[in-house]
Amino acid sequence: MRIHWFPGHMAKAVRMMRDEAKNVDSVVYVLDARAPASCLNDAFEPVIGSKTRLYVLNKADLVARNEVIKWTEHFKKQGMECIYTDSLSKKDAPAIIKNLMKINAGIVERYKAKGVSKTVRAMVIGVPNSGKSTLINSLSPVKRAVTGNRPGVTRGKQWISVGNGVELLDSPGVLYPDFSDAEKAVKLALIGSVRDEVADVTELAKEGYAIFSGLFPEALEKRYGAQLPSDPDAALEAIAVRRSLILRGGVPDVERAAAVLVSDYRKGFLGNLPLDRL
Ligand SMILES: Nc1nc2c(ncn2[C@@H]2O[C@H](COP(=O)(O)OP(=O)(O)OP(=O)(O)O)[C@@H](O)[C@H]2O)c(=O)[nH]1
Ligand SMILES: [Mg+2]
Repeated sequence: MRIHWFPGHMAKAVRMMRDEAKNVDSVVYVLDARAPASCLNDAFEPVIGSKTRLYVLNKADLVARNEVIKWTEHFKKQGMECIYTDSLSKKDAPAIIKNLMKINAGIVERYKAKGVSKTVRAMVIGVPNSGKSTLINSLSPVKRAVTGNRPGVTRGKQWISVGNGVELLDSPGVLYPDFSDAEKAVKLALIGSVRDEVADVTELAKEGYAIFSGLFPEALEKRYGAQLPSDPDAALEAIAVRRSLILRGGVPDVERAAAVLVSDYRKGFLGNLPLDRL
C-alpha cells in the first residue's frame, strides 16, 4: 500500500523545530508503544542533532506489559534513555520529570555552580497522534495543550511550563517525507497516525489483516468466531457475514467489515497487541 502524506504543515513544522532546537536542552521523543520501531522517523534526526533525548513509549496501557518492557530494555541496551508511560493518567508524570532531569543533570549542575537555577527546556516530538500533547498535559496541573484522537491536531508551536523548573514545547506530528517502507506505513495507519482520508480503509484492513493473522491469529479467532480464511479478501467477507454486514442482494459489505477490523484494533478490542515485535 502506497501512502504519501507529508502536507505543507509538516514541512513547515520541521523548519520550525529546527529553529527552536537552538533554544532547547533536550528532546522528548514520543513513540506509540504499539509500534515503537515504526514511529522512529529519520526526518527528526536533523532536528535533534546532538541534543540529549528521552524516548517515551507512550500508550503503554494499550500493550501487554511484558512487550513494553522488552522494547524499553531493547532501547536501553542501545544506550538510549527510555521509559514507558500511560499519559491518560498522571501516574507516570514523576518518572518523566525524573528522567528529563537525569539527562540534564550536568547542565543543571553547571548553572548551579554559577548560582543560577536553570530551567530545563525540552521539545516534545513524534509522529502524529502518538500522544505528545496528552503527555504534556499529564505533567501540567491544568490541561494546556489541545488533544484529539486523529492525526494533525497540533499545528503551531506552544511552550508550556509544567513546573519543577521544566518547560516543554509541543510540536505538530510529523510523518516521513517518503514512505519507502510499505509495512511501516500500514502500521502507522493502523495506530491512527495517518489521516483516514489518505489511507483507503479496505486496503488498510486487508494489509492489516495480513499483519494481524501473522502475529496474533488466535485474537482474530476469538473476536470474530471460528478460524478465518488466510486470504484477506475472503477474511473480510467472512467478518462481514459474521457481523451481519450484508448489502442488498446478500452481498457481504466488505467496506464496513474493513472499518470494523481497523476500529477494533485501534480500540484494543482485539487485545493489547503490539504490531512491532522484537
Ligand atoms: N490509551 C491511551 N491513549 C492516549 C495516550 N496518550 C494519548 N492518548 C490518546 O491519543 C490521542 C492523541 O493524543 P494527542 O495528545 O492529541 O496526540 P499528539 O501526538 O499530540 O497528536 P498530533 O498533535 O495530532 O500530532 C488522544 O485521543 C489521546 O487521548 C495514552 O498514553 N494511552
Ligand atoms: Mg498534539
